[in-house]
Amino acid sequence: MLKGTYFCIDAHTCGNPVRLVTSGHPNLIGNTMSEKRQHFLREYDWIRKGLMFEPRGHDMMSGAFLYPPCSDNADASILFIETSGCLPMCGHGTIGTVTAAIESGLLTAKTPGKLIIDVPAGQIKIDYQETSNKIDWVKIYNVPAYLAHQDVILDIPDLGTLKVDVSYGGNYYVIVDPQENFPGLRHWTAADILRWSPIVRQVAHEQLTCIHPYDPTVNGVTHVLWTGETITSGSDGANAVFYGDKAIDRSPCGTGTSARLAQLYAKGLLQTGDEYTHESIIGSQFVGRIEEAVQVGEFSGIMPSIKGWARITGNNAITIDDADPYAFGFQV
Ligand code: PYC
Repeated sequence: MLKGTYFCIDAHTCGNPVRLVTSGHPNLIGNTMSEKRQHFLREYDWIRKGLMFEPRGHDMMSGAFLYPPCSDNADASILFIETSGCLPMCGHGTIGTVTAAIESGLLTAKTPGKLIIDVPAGQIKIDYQETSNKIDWVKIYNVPAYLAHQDVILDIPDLGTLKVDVSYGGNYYVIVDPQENFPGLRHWTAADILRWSPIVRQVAHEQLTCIHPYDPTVNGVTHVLWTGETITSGSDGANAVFYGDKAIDRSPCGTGTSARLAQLYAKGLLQTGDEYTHESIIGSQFVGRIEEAVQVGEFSGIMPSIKGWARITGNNAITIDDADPYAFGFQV
């Protein structure tokens, strides 16, 4: 009856969980991580549900499997898993995975301090700094980001209209800046964000088309990024990212920061070479940077980087036993 026991290294990146699964990797078919992600979603999604949802996980739970590289030049591949599904790219997940995998000896870089990793959204490059077997920081050179829709008016029942942008940074984000019907994230409670985000996402999804120019399997608005006042010294901006059904990212969100950089670049508020320190709902920080300008299909986009840190919190052996009625989790 047992479906399996999964060994995991649990970590967090700037406050948001990363569960690196170190055993029980399903054999995924495909030449790219995008194809392997599709295979996992078709046949093995029960593993994600068992490891991410309550009672083994929780609303914010997020994790990854490390796989051998798909490309000749890469060191490894990552499959991201979380409560919302398998993201094409996850910044906090990458920082946590790289930190946990190197510190535990599961991953050795061909060139110390540098990695190339295949992810479903493409290929990313990594710089990291290690001191006495601990990773001090991880910097991701992310997939290209671009502003997909600008100044869109969404009519949100019981809230009123919101003027939003939709930007891609590895996932598609509705970005809501402070305005008449949204006073800014520090003036809303977490309950407000959890109440309005799924509605905003649904209205945006119905109104707007988001399909990645190079990979149509990457499509649809999945995240909502609310901005507002900062609380930590040195921050240039603050955000709260909603994902899944009930999650607010505790980290500043790597793909969200990339999307934010692309939005600010497209609006002429940031230039190539600019850094932008982005803080999360709890005040933890990533440093984003616009590395260079690039074309993404018909869009003028950017190559963003994101730098942050992670810490291991423990080790887990998690059993998914299908005799358990909650083997594959539940949500309330
Ligand atoms: O860091 O990219 C990220 C992320 C996506 C969802 C939660 N965190």
